[in-house]
Amino acid sequence: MKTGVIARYRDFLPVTDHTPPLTLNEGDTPLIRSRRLAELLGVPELYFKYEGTNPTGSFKDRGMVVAVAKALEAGSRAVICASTGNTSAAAAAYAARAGLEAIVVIPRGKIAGGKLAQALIHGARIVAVDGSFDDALRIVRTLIERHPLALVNSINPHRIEGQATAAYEIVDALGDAPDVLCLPVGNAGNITAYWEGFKRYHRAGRASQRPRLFGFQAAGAAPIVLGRPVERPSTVATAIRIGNPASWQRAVRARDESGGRIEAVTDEEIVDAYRLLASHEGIFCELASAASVAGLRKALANGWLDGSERIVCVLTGHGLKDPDTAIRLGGRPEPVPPRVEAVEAYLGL
Ligand code: AN7
Repeated sequence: MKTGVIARYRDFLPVTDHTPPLTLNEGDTPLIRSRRLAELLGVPELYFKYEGTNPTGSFKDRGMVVAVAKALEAGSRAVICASTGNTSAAAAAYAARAGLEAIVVIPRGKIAGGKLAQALIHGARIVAVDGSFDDALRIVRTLIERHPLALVNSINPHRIEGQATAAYEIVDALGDAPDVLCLPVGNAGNITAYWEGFKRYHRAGRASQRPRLFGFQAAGAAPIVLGRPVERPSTVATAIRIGNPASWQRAVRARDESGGRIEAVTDEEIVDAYRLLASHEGIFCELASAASVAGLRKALANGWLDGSERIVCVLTGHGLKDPDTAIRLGGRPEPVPPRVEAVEAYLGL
């Protein structure tokens, strides 16, 4: 079995004989058939593409491995990105693997602890700006014009091509493209990548159809839904706290070409879906990831989907990225004296 997306999907990636065979064994993530949630929602065929099992715990690894390999091939010494957390974790890890320097620019206080821990321990140089992700990306766009730094945000086309491998895996696992794909939308790189991937696989004869793409933004950070940038985006799902997505137009195109929708889900709906996935399916994903399932519920409730479709929800990142949120929502356990009777009394046994 070939390991890593570059080896596995070489024919569909911009790699040459000179591209270094970089990998942390990313990709090949599980497509988990839903049981209890499918029953609850009344959808017979629902799957979760669980991207939390990637080496750094999110889908970003798929694109980062290609972007960093291409940066190495081009002779770059350092990579740079702006990030709400996961991109910086992936950039830091793959740069470490490749022996490159990584610079990550993040919105101060607005990224989950696990993601910050990853960037720190992999040795990235971290710049925490007192501003939003959109400020960070604006700064990074200027820096790459002034300095010899390789940009590894999803504006870099190699990122998109790498992330398209998730679409290939879904088709390879199901034997065809699903009818519907639901996913969260932040900077809008992933919805762009999935659409490119499904189109390319369809053209190559690997799938008989292309899915409708249903993208979901957080209600407090929903520029594509509103049709204008959001100056001060706000949501509990910090990964998608983005007010002016870089791939805005391409996301709109993916929506329209696929016959899908881009809609907003509230923080409350996101938290409900996050809890449901953990309590009813045993899947611990990020808050932002749960926007796909929150969105699916909304789509069913509003009749945008009738439930007879073959549906895949993308769960973009691992819940352990942000244990603080889970503990806050779950309620910290109370102390109990170390005696059998006390434990029995506590449990009501
Ligand atoms: C878990 O890490 O933008 O629409 O800087 O971490 O492709 O941006 C993360 C985005 C969904 C949205 N789910 O994907 C970053 C960053 C998770 C994420 C998204 C992100 P895009």
